[in-house]
Amino acid sequence: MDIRRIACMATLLLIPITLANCHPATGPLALELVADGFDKPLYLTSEPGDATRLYVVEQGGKVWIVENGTRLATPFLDVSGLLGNDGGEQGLLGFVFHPDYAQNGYFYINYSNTDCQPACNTTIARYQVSADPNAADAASAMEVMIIEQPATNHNGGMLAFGPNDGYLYIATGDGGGGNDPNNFGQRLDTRLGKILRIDVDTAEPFAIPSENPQFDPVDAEPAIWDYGLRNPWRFSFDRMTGDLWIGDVGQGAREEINFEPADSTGANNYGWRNREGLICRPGESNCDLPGAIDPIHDYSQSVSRSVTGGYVYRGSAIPDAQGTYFFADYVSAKVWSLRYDGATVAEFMDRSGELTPPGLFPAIPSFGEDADGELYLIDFGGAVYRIVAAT
Ligand SMILES: [Ca+2]
Ligand SMILES: [Ca+2]
Repeated sequence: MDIRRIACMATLLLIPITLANCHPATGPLALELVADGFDKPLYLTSEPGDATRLYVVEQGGKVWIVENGTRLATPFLDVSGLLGNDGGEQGLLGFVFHPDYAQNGYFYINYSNTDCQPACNTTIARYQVSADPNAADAASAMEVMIIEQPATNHNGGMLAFGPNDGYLYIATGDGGGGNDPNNFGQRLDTRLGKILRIDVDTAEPFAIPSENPQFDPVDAEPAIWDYGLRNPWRFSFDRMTGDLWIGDVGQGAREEINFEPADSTGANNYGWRNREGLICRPGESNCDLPGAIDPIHDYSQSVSRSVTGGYVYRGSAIPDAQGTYFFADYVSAKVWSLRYDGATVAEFMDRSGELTPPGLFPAIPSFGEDADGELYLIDFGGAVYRIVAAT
């Protein structure tokens, strides 16, 4: 038993009022190889309710099923022919199952299409599984949304369904270039620099939820949920609470983690391009934005260079990690964890010694979460790992 745990137990005995903040520190963790040999894997998920089948998403457009530790011979989905670009920050970037996948067979993807002047635009599309549960029906594709891209970088990519409202959330970047030259992050007449929220169940291709934020400008984009984001490449919902955690990649100074409580009504301004992390964006003089929300955690690019947002652990295999948020850095492959109670960050820990993949190309593009709430780490060099308690 380590010193933190002893101190915590002593505190619990003496001062019960601190109980909420006195969680035993998570013990040592380790990585367990799940499968290897993927080509630029950048995401992992599972069907709702079935953690025995993992789906590994490759940037080049293929999605592979790993069943009980073995990769199936043919991909579940192959959209490589639909990609106008599969390098840099473009390609197949996001994948999510509909919460009712077992009934309707729908899933959604986010990719860079072949309309590439000046940069390949983003397509959000719906697909359906075929009669074979191991193969998607390529002919089922339905375009949900196009997002025009002024530059190849900062495309966002994450797709997730809100656990409380059932709406589809879509992360977009500011469109790219450097320092958001068109101020898309703060502008409300564009889908860029946002987290969007749409209803994919009551109309095709989608409807705007009636309780989405109402903005003053008449030309405001109605799908906007949050704005002021630079490149929220990976965000996640805490499956237990519904809180939203956003990793927003910084420009040249700060990387940041943003927290949005489950009872938020949207229209949250996360500050970009005026603010970068907890500071004024270098070169920006107007960073006193009324109502802008600062991250709960930021770090300097002298530490690492591109944050990879992760997940709050809600699995059962590592009981003392319950409620702990894990995140990483794509460039440095550092991994950290922290806890947040809505007011204070606690138990910030550098997990790099335990959880940095041992590969030769250790970039970490993403975490994954399965139907049981267990977490995975993706090595862009080709491997996927499960996070486990060290034995
Ligand atoms: Ca872009
Ligand atoms: Ca921010």
